[in-house]
Amino acid sequence: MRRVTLTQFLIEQQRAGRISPDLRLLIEVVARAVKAISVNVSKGALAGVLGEAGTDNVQGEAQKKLDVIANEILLQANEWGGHLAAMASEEVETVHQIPFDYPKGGFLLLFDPLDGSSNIDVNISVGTIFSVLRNPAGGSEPTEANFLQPGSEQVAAGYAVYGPSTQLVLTVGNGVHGFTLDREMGSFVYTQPFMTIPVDTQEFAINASNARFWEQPVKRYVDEMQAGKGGPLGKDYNMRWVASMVADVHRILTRGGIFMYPMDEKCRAKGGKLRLMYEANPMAMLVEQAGGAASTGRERIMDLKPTELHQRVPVILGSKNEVERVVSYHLEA
Ligand code: P6P
Repeated sequence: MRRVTLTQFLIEQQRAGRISPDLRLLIEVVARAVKAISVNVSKGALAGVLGEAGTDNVQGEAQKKLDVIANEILLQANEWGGHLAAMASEEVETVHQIPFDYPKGGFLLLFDPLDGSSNIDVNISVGTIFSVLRNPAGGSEPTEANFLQPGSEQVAAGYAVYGPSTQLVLTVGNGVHGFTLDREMGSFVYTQPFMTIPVDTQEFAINASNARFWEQPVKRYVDEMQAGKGGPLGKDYNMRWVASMVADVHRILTRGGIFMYPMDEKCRAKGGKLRLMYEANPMAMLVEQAGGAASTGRERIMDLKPTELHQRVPVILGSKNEVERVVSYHLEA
């Protein structure tokens, strides 16, 4: 059977009027950068890219060498194409402007270049997450304020998961589509059209070591799932926690489930654990496009009006009926 590639998929989205030529170019450039990141990640110890970089990022977290490499790959790949007005990265404190000698385009690109990097040195899947917004700033240099748009304004979102295979999962607002990297050909093959999340599930993902810090609605929900068939939810649940959001969300997009990094006493002072602009928002767009739901527990994530580029939020996303149950428990509290 003739294989459809990402390039053909994007041409067809453009032909259908769903994306502009510049957005198609943007996504193709990000996909090329992801291939380069995948090559570095898969070399691991053979390329001396494991371990700490000896620097901290804006979050005050020790950077892994691959965090820095992935960030550089994405910044350099996207500077010269003329499709972007500016970029923002988890690894960079301020807005990354397009060098003056390159033309600017109409989009803003935000990314977490290597999410889950604490898993790199133990050879567990990590990923890249990206989000695309329109640039409201016209010809002037975009400011941080120009990036602070609700997730509902995203025109595209996606991630790459560097697992047993490298996969790119993408939405441009017309469903969620999965592509698998053919390393011999160097192309992304269209392997999962219209990924959807079942509205019900029997699998949850949460870092259970934080149980003593959880708010009552989350405690109630997890207790009820752990009560199994004999409990109020009437079914047995399984649990998974990769500690790479991309890997956990990919599993949910593939077979359903609920992912929670809720507000708790440990992360309350920071507003949550996960970042809104380049983790929660792009994952929320993907999950909603796949028929799921994404909430802070109290509000729809994509309705939030951001106040800071690196702000954090609680995240509860996945199978719609399960997320709605957790939200109802918050309302009852
Ligand atoms: P914990 C990875 O550092 C990350 O940002 C997400 O990818 C992941 O879901 C979460 O943090 C893991 O957090 O507290 O379990 O290490």
